Amino acid sequence: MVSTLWALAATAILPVAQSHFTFVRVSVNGVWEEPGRYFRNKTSPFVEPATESEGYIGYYHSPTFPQHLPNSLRCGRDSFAHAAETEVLTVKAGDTLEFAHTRIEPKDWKDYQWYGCPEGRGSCDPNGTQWEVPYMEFAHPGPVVAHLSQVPDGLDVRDYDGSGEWVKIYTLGYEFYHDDPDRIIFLAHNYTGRPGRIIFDIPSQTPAGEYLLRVDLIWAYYKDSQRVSGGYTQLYPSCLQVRVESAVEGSLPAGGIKIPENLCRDCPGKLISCLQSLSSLEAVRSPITMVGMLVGSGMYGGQGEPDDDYVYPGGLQWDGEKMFEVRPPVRPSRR
Ligand SMILES: *[C@@H]1O[C@H](CO)[C@@H](O)[C@H](O)[C@H]1NC(C)=O
Ligand SMILES: *[C@@H]1O[C@H](CO)[C@@H](O)[C@H](O)[C@H]1NC(C)=O
Ligand SMILES: *[C@@H]1O[C@H](CO)[C@@H](O)[C@H](O)[C@H]1NC(C)=O
Ligand SMILES: [Cu+2]
Repeated sequence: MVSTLWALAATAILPVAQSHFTFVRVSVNGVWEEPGRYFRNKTSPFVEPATESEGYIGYYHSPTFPQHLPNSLRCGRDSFAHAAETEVLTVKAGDTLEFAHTRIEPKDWKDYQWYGCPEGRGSCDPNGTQWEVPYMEFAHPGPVVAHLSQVPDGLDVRDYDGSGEWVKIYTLGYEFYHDDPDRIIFLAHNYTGRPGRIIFDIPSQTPAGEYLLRVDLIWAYYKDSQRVSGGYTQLYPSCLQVRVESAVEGSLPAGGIKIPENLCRDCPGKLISCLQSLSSLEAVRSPITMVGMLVGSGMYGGQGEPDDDYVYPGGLQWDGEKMFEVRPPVRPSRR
């Protein structure tokens, strides 16, 4: 217990300037695009108006909290304001994508943070002062999830606000560290400064058309912690605007999630139970005392024991054929 509390404290006191990050670069079949290209940008600074966090000032890398504006939860802070100026990436169903993140503000971007990174990665931090240089570490432990939302007929992706359904196509979760049943390790965060890589395919059965492709790392807060000023659980959403070429016509399967309704603070991945009520601002303002996107200290610190009832956030996952629940790994037996 002492060690999990220590981990909790250590995670919580990371200096602000060193914390936070943004997914901002994509590679298609192993070829990296320019940083920022095809991603809806975020407004920085941005004050979340008329929400439970009214007055919260978000900067480029700041987390988005479940109580922020729907648009900020969908694709990042005020991102819809940048939709029209964002290019659309053409990909083929079945293409392999990789996503890279940065902790460095756009004004401080240098070529050596993007080009010549180890192992062909899309970002790195050769001047970093923490963890394992030159890797671009993730500041926080949590699952990475990616979703597709199909643009409604007759609409351009540049005009689509993401209010439709989102179908999960990727989860990078945790494993048990060296088979220790009391210690997990989130594969993206990796607790070493050498982050896991975010690589997945666009399902080859994805119907032709335009989509928002959202990628997010979700750092769930400790369920017994006090309400923290500004938030509960940190989300790091970014969206690509994509046009998928495919021989398949039609729509994604039903059964996706809505955002923010299903990424509320009361739904750490619990599939359905959360917050139809969150759809109105009044509900957001009302005191809700359920647990949600909230976890035990082991998962919050990212290197302790998992919650027995943990469910990865983001709903059912689609592999191109079926929708299924991505189950966390089975706890190894004690030796
Ligand atoms: C994205 O927004 C940031 C501020 O949030 C700005 O510094 C940067 O130049 C913008 N990028 C593009 C491509 O417009
Ligand atoms: C940061 O790292 C790059 C690449 O290794 C190097 O060229 C540059 O001089 C470094 N800058 C500082 C301020 O250390
Ligand atoms: C985690 O970090 C260790 C040590 O740096 C490294 O050997 C391992 O490959 C990393 N795991 C992943 C999933 O990248
Ligand atoms: Cu952070």
